[in-house]
Amino acid sequence: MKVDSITLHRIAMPLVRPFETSFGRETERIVLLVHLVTDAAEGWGECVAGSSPGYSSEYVEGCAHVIEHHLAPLLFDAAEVRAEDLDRLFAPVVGHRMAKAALEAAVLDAELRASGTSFARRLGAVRTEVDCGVSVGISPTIDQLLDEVRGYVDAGYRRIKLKIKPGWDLEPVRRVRERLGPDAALQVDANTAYTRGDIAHLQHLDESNLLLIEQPFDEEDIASHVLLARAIETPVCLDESIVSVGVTVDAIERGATSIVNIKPGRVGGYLPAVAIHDACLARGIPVWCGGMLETGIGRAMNVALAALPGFALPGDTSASDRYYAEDLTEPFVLNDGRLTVPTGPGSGVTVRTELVRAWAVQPPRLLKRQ
Ligand code: OSB
Ligand code: MG
Repeated sequence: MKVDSITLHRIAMPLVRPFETSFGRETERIVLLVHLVTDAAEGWGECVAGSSPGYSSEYVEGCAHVIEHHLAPLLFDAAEVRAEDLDRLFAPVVGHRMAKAALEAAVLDAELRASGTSFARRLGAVRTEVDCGVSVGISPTIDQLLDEVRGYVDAGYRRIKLKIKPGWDLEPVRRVRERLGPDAALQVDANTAYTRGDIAHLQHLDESNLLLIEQPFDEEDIASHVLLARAIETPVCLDESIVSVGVTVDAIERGATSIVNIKPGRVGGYLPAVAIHDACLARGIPVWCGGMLETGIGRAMNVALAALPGFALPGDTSASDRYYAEDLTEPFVLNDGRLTVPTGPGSGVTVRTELVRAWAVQPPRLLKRQ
């Protein structure tokens, strides 16, 4: 395939309710989209970076810059572009995995549309539908949290994940556990809000019988996660720290993580995500698919990934209406707590380009092969 043009779109999508984590509160998502035109087919990719560098060092304008000035020229100069070669093609650019992942998704989408193959088939999916969980933000009050959780349980979600931070942890978690009953699947996510001095405090989470605790400490601090894993019954699961196969294997071997959250955007794309999945599967480490408030584009691809054999726990692959009143593609609708894996060529969903135009916050940026 030859890449003829890349168009960068920035759009704003209002959230159906504010989403608060230990690193901030969002009421809308600014999304960077990549539209690729090749000599074979067109493809769309979504960048998971936020509008500011609060969750990761990458953010929308940084990704747009590195794509325009550093990654797109590599694609335009390549005689032949194939998704499986992108790792090597993009190697001159250090890091910037979210930017690379957005392009990788668009290249995969175009390639698979050209060959009439689905993402699910290309990635190695073994299921036609996937179990879904939901990530629940920090609430103004515990009562509001209980109401929100009740709504998700009624909608059929198979697992609840609560965002926690110092001052919003043991008590809300205990109250939700009490409300859900002892058997419901419940887990927590701290998004790096704690330090190793909090280990004795976090040990009390064991009383709530959680599936896992996600990323309590800094992303570069594997050692503190090892200490916590030794001190707590609740399995420790890394999210932010997991950026490559190397880091994943190291964290597993050191005992820092016994379950892994895989986010394609964070690890540089779907093919790197599959490689991490394979490394975990080979070591008996269950994985699950994280989410970054994706539109239908990224959601479709995540659902395909979550259908691989090692994805043993429900993912943050929620229905479209968890975040958006209207999605950018046909909506993903929960059916008995599951989403159906798309089977059409590429992502299997169709981007509603009229909405891309209507929701634009900047004019599209067209980059062309010289
Ligand atoms: O840590 O999983 C996280 C959203 C933004 C940044 C980080 C995280 C999240 C979520 C949302 O938890 C998951 C979803 O997309 O539903
Ligand atoms: Mg997380």
